Amino acid sequence: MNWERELAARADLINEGLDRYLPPAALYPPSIHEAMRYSIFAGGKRLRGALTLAAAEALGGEQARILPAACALEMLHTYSLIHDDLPAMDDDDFRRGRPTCHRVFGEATAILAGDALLTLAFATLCHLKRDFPPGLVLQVIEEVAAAAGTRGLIAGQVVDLESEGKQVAPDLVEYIHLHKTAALFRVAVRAGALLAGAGEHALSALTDYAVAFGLAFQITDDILDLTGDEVLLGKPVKRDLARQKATYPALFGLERARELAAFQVRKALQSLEIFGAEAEFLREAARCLLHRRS
Ligand code: GRG
Repeated sequence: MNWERELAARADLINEGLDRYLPPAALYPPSIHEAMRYSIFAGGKRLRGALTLAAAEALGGEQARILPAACALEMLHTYSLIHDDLPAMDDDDFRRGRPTCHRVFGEATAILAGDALLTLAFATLCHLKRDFPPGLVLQVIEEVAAAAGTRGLIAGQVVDLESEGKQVAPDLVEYIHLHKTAALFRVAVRAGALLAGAGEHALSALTDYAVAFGLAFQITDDILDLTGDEVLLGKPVKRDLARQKATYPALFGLERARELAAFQVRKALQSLEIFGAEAEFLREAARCLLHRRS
């Protein structure tokens, strides 16, 4: 499989969906809609949305009907990046190869653009009611809300910020990675699987896949912060080092961090053993993590 081409095809679909679901830039008051569009269309691999589509495909689900969920996950992801970059958080100037939202539109508008993408994500999930039973749509909304909240993303971010500059234990680093990063991959995959009618066994296998994928993704992200190329990454490197972030390379060194990423990739692949060729995109996504450059 040419995974890059397959990812690009799914990203195109997601980008078309995002363009439809986001208010036009000119809608009054334009500054907020321009800021939302600036950040969401700044690039981005669309990995989470692609995994939503791919999890559904692995179970015979149709891309078009799942698209609102894939787009909602990407809105939520971009909101988290805009807020993560704010001066009060990681205070970053570049993201996706461009100046960050707050650098271009000011801090207040960036906060509001993040808030607006978060709320729009839930409004977009509600479009699923056209094609799916209300109980199933509610389950997806409930899971996305939980993943975004203080048992998911926000918990990870709080512990991440509170751990800066401190000596942290390996299980706390894993806690941060599981909540800050893996929670969103987990719900992206589960949303696709649930909407495609996954049974208990398949759902559990795909959930295990997504958690291992999320951990491997964050470990490789931490490695790229030390070894990556700023142009390819679209943001400066060695920022984690400067902020004394709790990362796997900081804790175990680069070599061991690479082994741990490879271990999580193997776990992700093992979780997919019950599937056939229909899960190949998911398998290749995990394999690609070990040589990702962006
Ligand atoms: C709730 C105030 C508030 C903020 C939320 C949770 C959170 C802030 C931020 C977490 C954001 C973060 C940096 C998570 C780490 C995951 C990560 C490495 C994201 C980058 O993902 P890519 O590489 O990005 O998939 P693209 O640009 O390709 O979409």
